[in-house]
Amino acid sequence: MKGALGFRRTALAGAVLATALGGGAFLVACGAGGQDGGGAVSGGAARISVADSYIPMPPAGGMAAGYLTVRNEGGEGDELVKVSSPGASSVTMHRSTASSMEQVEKLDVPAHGALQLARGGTHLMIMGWQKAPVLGDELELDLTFTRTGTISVKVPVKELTYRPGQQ
Ligand SMILES: [Cu+2]
Repeated sequence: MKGALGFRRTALAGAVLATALGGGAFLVACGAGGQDGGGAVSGGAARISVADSYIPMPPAGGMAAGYLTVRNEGGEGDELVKVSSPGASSVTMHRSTASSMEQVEKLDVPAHGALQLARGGTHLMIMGWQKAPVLGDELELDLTFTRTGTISVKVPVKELTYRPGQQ
């Protein structure tokens, strides 16, 4: 167990570094439910940001996977409960199991932690593209969290073999 946790931490540190080097996703907070005027969020609340988002180019504009890291620098956990897109009719959250994958209704974002959607693990499935994607396109994804509300990110379409941190 300890080994597995250590590995996750290491992977996360790599993702953070990749963001610092490579420029992160554009963030637009549409946030529901936050109080205005403060700017700084006080101690306990969830503080959510999204990094390292990408979509490997789907074959023939079909079903695509989406990957990203949701970071929470706050002291309260949050949950990702819905993902949608104005550019695709269906976005679902999937968890990979040993032999297949299953749809899930929510994903935890731990306090002072992160939710990683990455190859071989939890991911988004994107179907029903309004326009067949090409390399360099950006798809808006609207991520809805229980506490934080909705955050919109523009997710780039990358080549099939892309991994965060590489050019
Ligand atoms: Cu899937």
